[in-house]
Amino acid sequence: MARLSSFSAAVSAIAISVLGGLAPVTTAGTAQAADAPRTATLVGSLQNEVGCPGDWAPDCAATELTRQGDSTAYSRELDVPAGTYELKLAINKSWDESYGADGVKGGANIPLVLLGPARLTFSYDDATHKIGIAPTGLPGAATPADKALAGSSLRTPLTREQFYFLMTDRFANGSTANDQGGLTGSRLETGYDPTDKGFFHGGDLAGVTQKLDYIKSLGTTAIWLTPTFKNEPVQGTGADASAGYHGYWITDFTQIDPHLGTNAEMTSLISAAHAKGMKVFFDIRGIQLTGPSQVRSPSMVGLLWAGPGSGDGRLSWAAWGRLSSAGGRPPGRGSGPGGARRLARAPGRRASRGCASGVG
Ligand SMILES: [Ca+2]
Ligand SMILES: [Ca+2]
Repeated sequence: MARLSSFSAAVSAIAISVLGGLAPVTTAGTAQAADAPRTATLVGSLQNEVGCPGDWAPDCAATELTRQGDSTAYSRELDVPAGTYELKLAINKSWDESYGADGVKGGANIPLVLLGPARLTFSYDDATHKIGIAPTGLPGAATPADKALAGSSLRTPLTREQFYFLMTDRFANGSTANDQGGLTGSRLETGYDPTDKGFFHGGDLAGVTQKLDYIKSLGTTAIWLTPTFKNEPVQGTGADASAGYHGYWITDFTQIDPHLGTNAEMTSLISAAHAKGMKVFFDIRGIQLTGPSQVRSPSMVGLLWAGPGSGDGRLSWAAWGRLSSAGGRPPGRGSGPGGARRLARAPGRRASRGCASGVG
């Protein structure tokens, strides 16, 4: 066929050349050539796998694409076995005009890697000269084996939560009585200075509780609090002085920071949030203890990982309260630096953020 096509083109060229100035004949011949339907054949190393006698054969009918009506679009479905292939597209069953990657004439071969057998639709557009490959015969619905492959989050029960992350000190001031955290003196003693972004601004748990309807209205199912345990109020001197409004300088893991409220207010917040269908999560920085925190509360760091219910890295607020009232010593565990060592050696745990939740 390729030879025939070339032969026809040669004859036409000769005819035009010979007949020269005979305009009507020349015009008719050109129009006929333009109207002749172009054929589009998939060529490549996959051809003998799908019924052709050999690969890279532009005249194989088994991989010739079907023109879609009078359009420039062509397509064909083929069952292709697993394998690594390369392909392109040939026009009119010849290598005289072929297209590869990005529709470039004579362009690069297009790679195709199939890990399993697949029914594919190969398409070609004679306007853009681009080649498309799409799976057609997708297997049925996902199987349990497929779902196992998809894997799951390490915290599966949490992946559907709509978290609202808030910094308690900067969210809402529910009570001005606690703004200075029960301390007296300048901001370097109390940590309170709402004119300085590095100091406490007055927000507290009471404010969060008052705004629960607003938080829920956002679609929230879980509130994520910045660390709320008692902090070193102020660290640094001079221009470097700043306060523990962020909660990361924990000195006592058994007590809510007085700037933010009381343990009872935390219990109230959790109860109120639960009543509205929201969970409460604590952000507890165990690994970022700084300065005095490391000296004062090493046993509580260990407690984060050693306490009951900590198998998944979480500890309920109720369990937390029982431990707190027991003097911060989990049963069978001593306090002291050993706790910190347990944290350092805990394998497979994310020490940077242990979440104790208010989930009952
Ligand atoms: Ca082959
Ligand atoms: Ca306040």
